[in-house]
Order: sequence, then structure tokens, then C-alpha cells
Amino acid sequence: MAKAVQPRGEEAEAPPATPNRERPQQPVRFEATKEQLLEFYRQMVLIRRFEEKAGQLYGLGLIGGFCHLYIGQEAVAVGLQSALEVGKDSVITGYRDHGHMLAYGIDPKIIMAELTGRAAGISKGKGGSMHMFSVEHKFYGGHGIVGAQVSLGAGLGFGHKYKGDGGLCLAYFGDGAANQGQVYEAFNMAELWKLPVIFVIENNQYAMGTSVNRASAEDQLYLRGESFRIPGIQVDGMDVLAVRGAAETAIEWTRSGKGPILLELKTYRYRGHSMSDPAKYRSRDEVQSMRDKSDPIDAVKRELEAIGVTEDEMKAIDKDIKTIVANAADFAEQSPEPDLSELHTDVLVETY
Ligand SMILES: Cc1ncc(C[n+]2csc(CCOP(=O)(O)OP(=O)(O)O)c2C)c(N)n1
Ligand SMILES: [Mg+2]
Repeated sequence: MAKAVQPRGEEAEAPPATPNRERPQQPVRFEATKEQLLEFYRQMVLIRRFEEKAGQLYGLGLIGGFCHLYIGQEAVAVGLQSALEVGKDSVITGYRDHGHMLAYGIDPKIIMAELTGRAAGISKGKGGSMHMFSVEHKFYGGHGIVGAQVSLGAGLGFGHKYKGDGGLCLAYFGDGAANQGQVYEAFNMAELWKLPVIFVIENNQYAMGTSVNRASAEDQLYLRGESFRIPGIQVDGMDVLAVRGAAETAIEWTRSGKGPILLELKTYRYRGHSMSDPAKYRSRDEVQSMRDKSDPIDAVKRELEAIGVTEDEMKAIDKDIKTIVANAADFAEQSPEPDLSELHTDVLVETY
């Protein structure tokens, strides 16, 4: 016979929901060598300057459609992807994807050319900002449907396990996407089948104009995997060394066959949601205060200073990046648009 429902407050004390579960180690902040730290700095400055330039080109009408910038979030992609094995592991993300491509060492010229819709672009100029893709790097997009990349990421993880290729999938999504239903179906399957997937919530505090606290009953997003037995870790996403440290822990967990893990990266986007965001939902002071107190590039600069890297050495990197970005913009402006015949190619998914 079914047990009568107990009135609230009178139930016997519940046992812990998930007893005797193994938990990952608390991550330790990564101890980077001077070379590694300089490389993190270089990549983060590249992303920042690239995105600023993309914003300018958009303003000039050279980039059309949607364009979501990654400024403020640089430490996330750089810290996480620096720990992956390019070509073995796969990466998938949403539409805010330029930084993830750059962090993978993909040529800024062909990323910028994609933004301006040129044939030399990484998706042949037909994907644009939201649909960057590189089979060679196992970088599977660039997706405009909020949350869809999470299910696809579980599928990529399934592929790694099925083929036994030793790879894992890093599936990024936002704090807004974390409230999407399919995310939890993907979580369930991923844990049930112990898929090698690192789910990464880039919590930049806003989903378009809605803050996390307005939209999320549980705003500690790293807990969102708990009911699926997926362990979660909250990470300072403005500190590239903390991010890299968390990546090490997550990779160790996932590669050793323990199944998925969830990382919540606390970060912040400085610019609007997209280029057409009037930004009425937050104050200028809030943004300025984040820039002043928590900027991820300033933080790496301080680390570099502490180990004796001079201002001049950093300026030399900045100069180099300026040239790389200027060349990428020139290339993206001058290279030809796709041929009209390309209108009818790549429309359906083919073998890849
Ligand atoms: C299924 C679906 N619903 C709604 C949208 C419209 N939309 C685009 S971005 C976005 C907000 C997502 O925010 P978040 O996941 O936090 O990512 P962020 O933009 O902050 O990187 C919404 C609602 C969409 N693209 N797809
Ligand atoms: Mg967000």
C-alpha cells in the first residue's frame, strides 16, 4: 500500500541524498612556469584586442548579424583549454565563441574573416560570429540555440567513449542556459553512462538582460549536477591560474573514467550581451568596479610582475598582438566574399 504523504516538517530526518560518493579533490591554483604565464598573458591580450577590433568593425558595418564579445571572460577559455589535448579532446560552446577559438591557437585571420563573411573564414564565411567550427581542432561550434551545445557535448562525450580514443569533451554554456531543460536530460545520460564530459558553466552573471538571481532558484550553479550525482566545483573565473587548476582536477576525474564533472566559472562580461544591447539592466558603476577590481588580464600582469617580468617585456607582447590583430582585420576586410555557387553547398550535414 502506498505510504500516506507526510505533512511538511513531520517527515523523519532524511538520510544524505547521495551517501558514500567519491568526490574530486579541491583544485589547487596552478603553478605556472614563467613561459606558461607569459603564454596565458599573450592569449588573453590577443582575445581582448581581437574582440575590441571586432566591435570596431561591427560599428563600421563590416560585420553583420549577431556578434557577441568575450571581453572580461578571457581567463576562462585560456585557463581551461590550455589543459586540453588539441585534436584529441573536443570543445563545444554557444554563440560567444571567438575567444574559445583563439585560445585554441586558431589563426586570428581566419576567425576575423569569418566575422566579415569572407571565403577564407573558418566556416567559409557562411557561419559568422555564432557558427565557428574546426574539425581539425575538434572544435564543434559555435551554436545559437541556448543549451543545445550541452546535449551535443554529451553526444561528443559518447563518441569519445564509444571509439575509445581517450578524448573528453569540454562543453561550455552560460548561466542562462543552465536553466534550459535539455541540459538536465544531458546530465542524466552523461552520468548514467559515465561519459567523459566536462560541463562548464560560464557564469558571467547575466543572460541577456536578466541577472542570475532574478532567473535562478538555485543560483549556486555548481550544485546543478547534484541530483544526477555529477560533482560540481565553483571557480574564480577571473583568475587564469585558478581556472587552470580546476581544469587539471576536472580532466583527471573525467579521463580516469569517473564520468562527467561540472565546473562553474564565476566571471563577468564587460560589454553588452551582443552588439545591439542597450545595457539598461546594470549600472556603469557595476561594470567599472569589475574592471577596476577583478580584471583577469590585470591579475596576470600582477603575477608576471611578481616573478620579475618587466613592464617592457609585457609591452613588447602587447605591441606584437596589436600587429597580429591589425593584420587580421586587414585580411578580413580585403579577402574575397564566398562565390555565389557556395550558396548551395554545406546546407545539409554531410560526412565529416
Ligand atoms: C533556446 C533559445 N532560447 C532563447 C534564445 C535567445 N537567447 C539568446 S542568448 C540568451 C541568453 C543566454 O544567456 P547565457 O546562457 O547566460 O549566456 P551568455 O550570453 O551570458 O554567454 C537567450 C535567452 C536562444 N538563442 N535559444
Ligand atoms: Mg550569462
